Amino acid sequence: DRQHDGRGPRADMEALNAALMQLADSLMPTPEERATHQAAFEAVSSLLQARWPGARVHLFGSVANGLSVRHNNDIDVCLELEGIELDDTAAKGEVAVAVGELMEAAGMADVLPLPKARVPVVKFVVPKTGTKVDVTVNNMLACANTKLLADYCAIDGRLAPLVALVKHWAKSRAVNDAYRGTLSSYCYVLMCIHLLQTRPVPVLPVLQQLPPTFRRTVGQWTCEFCDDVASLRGFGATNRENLAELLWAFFEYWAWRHNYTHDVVSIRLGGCLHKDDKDWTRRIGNERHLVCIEDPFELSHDLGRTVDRQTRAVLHKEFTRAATLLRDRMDPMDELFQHY
Ligand code: 3AT
Ligand code: MG
Repeated sequence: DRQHDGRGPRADMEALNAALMQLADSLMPTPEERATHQAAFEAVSSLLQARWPGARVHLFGSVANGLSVRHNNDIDVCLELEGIELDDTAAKGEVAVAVGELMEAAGMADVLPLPKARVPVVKFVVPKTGTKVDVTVNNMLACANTKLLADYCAIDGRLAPLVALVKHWAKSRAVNDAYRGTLSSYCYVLMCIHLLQTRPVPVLPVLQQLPPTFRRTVGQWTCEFCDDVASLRGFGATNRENLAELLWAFFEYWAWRHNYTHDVVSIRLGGCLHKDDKDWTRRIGNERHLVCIEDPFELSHDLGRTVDRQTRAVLHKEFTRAATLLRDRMDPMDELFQHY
């Protein structure tokens, strides 16, 4: 299935770039949306702090790392309590239920606690603005990976628009749903960072390979990386590729260059590992390891584990479709983002 013949895009890349920049821009949240998210976070945060004095409350996920797209009315909130271990999902589930009762009493709508989920969570809606909130408990790995992603965003201004376009494409093409066997938004962000780290002239550094200035231990995992973004800003300046060229490179890589049989994408190392290195060579329970993307901190966690043979074929078909359109069409915009 490697039909790449070395040809590049036919489109006028300057014109395509202008169109993609405009689309990416239109996908960015408006100042009003940002203000609404912030207000929802503050309201939830003060309710939680009144009930659990001394607790810390964090905003994480795309709204916190600058990678949220417009009309995403979801915020991710983490309640950090002392004395609950990372893997004590029973205790986290109990807290999720208590948070649900608190939010119900405070007049939140559609309160739905999911204490038995892999990551226990309570979901609800702020009635006035319709903001959907997910509260998780001691989800400190997610807080750490949010900061890592935010720091990558701050280093090069091409990451955020590339992510916006890839997320928009994935939503349009119905390949952005981990529950249905495709890939989560978080996974697509890791794939974008990997691409920018591995350009012939890199756009992004590998923050986990530089002397660490940020260190946090979460259960058995050590989260450490260089977060001195001020000194790394401009790192990718010698790479002159524009958004159109990078989007083409993204799809070309996932259509024709990625080795699905052997490779594990790792932004921790800024390249690929071998599946043998991780013992991700066979199916274990529901984890198939057909498309392998290593979590930067929770190293046993493969973000592609939900992909099965059928959905891998769908994903590969979509990557190939996008790459082929970008290669062959004079004006690929409409078809590229066409609703599935
Ligand atoms: P959206 O803009 O909401 O689509 P997001 O980045 O906020 O994208 P989610 O709301 O699904 O993504 O998840 C919130 C954060 O939780 C993102 C990431 O920090 C963490 N996270 C999500 N899924 C995983 C996962 N499978 N493994 C580890 N961390 C995850
Ligand atoms: Mg989110």
